[in-house]
Amino acid sequence: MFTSFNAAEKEVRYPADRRMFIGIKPYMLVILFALLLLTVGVAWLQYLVWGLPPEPPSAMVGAPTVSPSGFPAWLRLSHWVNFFFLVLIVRSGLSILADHPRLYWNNGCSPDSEWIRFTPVKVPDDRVWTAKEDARYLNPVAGLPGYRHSVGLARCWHFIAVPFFLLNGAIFIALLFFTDQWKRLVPASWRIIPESWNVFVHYVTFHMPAEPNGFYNFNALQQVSYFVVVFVLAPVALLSGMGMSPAIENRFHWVPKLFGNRQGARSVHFFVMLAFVGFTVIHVALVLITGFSRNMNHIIAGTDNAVSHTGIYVGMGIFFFTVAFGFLAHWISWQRPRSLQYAEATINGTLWRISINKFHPRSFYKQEDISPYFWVNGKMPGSAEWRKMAEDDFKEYKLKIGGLVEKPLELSLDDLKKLGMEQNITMHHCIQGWSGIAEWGGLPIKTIIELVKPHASVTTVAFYSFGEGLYGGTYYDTHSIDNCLKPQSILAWEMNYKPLSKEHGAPLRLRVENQLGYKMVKWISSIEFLETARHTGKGYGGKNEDDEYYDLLADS
Ligand SMILES: Nc1nc2c(c(=O)[nH]1)N[C@H]1C(S)=C(S)[C@@H](COP(=O)(O)O)O[C@H]1N2
Ligand SMILES: [Mo]
Repeated sequence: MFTSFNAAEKEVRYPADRRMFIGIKPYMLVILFALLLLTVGVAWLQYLVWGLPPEPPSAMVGAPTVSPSGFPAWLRLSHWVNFFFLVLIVRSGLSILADHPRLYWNNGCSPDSEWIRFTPVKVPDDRVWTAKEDARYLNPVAGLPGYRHSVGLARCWHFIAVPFFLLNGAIFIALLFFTDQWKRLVPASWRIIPESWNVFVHYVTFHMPAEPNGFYNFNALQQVSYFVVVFVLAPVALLSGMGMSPAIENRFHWVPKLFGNRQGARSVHFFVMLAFVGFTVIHVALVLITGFSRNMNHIIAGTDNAVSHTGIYVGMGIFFFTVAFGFLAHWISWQRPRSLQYAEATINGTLWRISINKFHPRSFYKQEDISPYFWVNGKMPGSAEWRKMAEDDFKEYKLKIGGLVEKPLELSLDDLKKLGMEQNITMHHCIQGWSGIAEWGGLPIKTIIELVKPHASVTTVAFYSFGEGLYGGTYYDTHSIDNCLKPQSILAWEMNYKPLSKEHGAPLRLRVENQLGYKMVKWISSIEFLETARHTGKGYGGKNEDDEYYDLLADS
């Protein structure tokens, strides 16, 4: 079978509340409606008042002579490879979105500040509502892998597909310019803009312009659309995607800044997805109605044959292959999730090691950037031990530090405070998609390392929580000792200049910047120095890595 959820998994992945709901803020509706009026509305007005504009000459606009004719094999292949990966990327992207089903323009993701939500739930203000609780179910037909709480697996698919999508795109663009095929896409004159408008007026008033036969020519709007998809949408998709990464945010701060901030990048990433999907729907519809067999022969067989059905049959084959791969992907997601997790870590770990990791992270935030709101995540510790300590303001708390060290230690909060303090203002990047900027104050882990003197064989530091994971069992995570020695790696007891609240991890939580939120263990009970993470938990480096297939650390 494709999935084998046990009762506990079923409850997490397949919750009772699976309602689909989309709520858009009125101001965004107004903007979207205004855009519609400015385009479709104006086109209709022009048509009703002045009639149809003249049809532009159906030649490659501005090009004196049309040189490229037909589609070379590399172009046809790359077109379909692109289709295949685009499907994987969009479907896994939807699954990622469902894990935090709200989009914002502000960094802090305050409740009710989202411009769109894909959940019927309004964030309650009379109780703690965690980001995990907020995640939605997504039908696995739409999402890859769909269900609920599958952001880990969805990210595996997304980030396995993206490098291939980019590589294919890079080869495509290189070959466009290496041959003369670029002339098909790159407009040669600004005249293309009014002429595209004229074609647009034809389409939206349901008048089909004369078919130019795409083997030789595109009409003006067609050329502009293809140009925009290749040279605008794809780069914006890449940049807005990169703008969500903590590692990029800390090194190339201008990337999220292009979109205002991380949430702007996330919202734009969503719009790019809509544009890709919208383009694909219209593109396929027009391929169907403007001479299906001939069009399919162009892009499959590379011939201008109007009668042969070869193109249609092969195209259907590619379509069914893509659908069949969807079934396989579903099977892999639930039957071979570890392989998926390793494949993602191998591909992207390598890519990151040779690129972004070579640059030094920096912090950018000031006191005035601190977010008014900060989402809470994870299950509060239920143990009597923690609750009793909490009642007493953690006076009885002792952090236990052991493992492969010369001097195991037990330190109270006061002991820790006497050892020193560092304060940082940083942005928290949750894997689910939300973010928040806060000040964190606490002891650099480096100081602890110097005190306990780990053995030379130590590579990994494990942090255990009083709290549990999604499916029960101690929450923990591990970091490389190098990561722990970095500036801004601290054991924090202070958040926004106040003692850490219970929800945010009292008495002590981890802050390791440049990492995603799930690596920052809250409610820390003990620290253990290890040779490897292999023998802790299920051995993948953390509770979420074990149970939810979150990204394996590239350096573990
Ligand atoms: N013990 C414990 N620590 C945890 C978690 C958890 O579930 N349990 N969730 C992690 C995740 S996914 C995130 S995003 C951050 C959230 O920190 P916050 O609640 O202070 O915003 O805590 C991390 N630390
Ligand atoms: Mo998270």
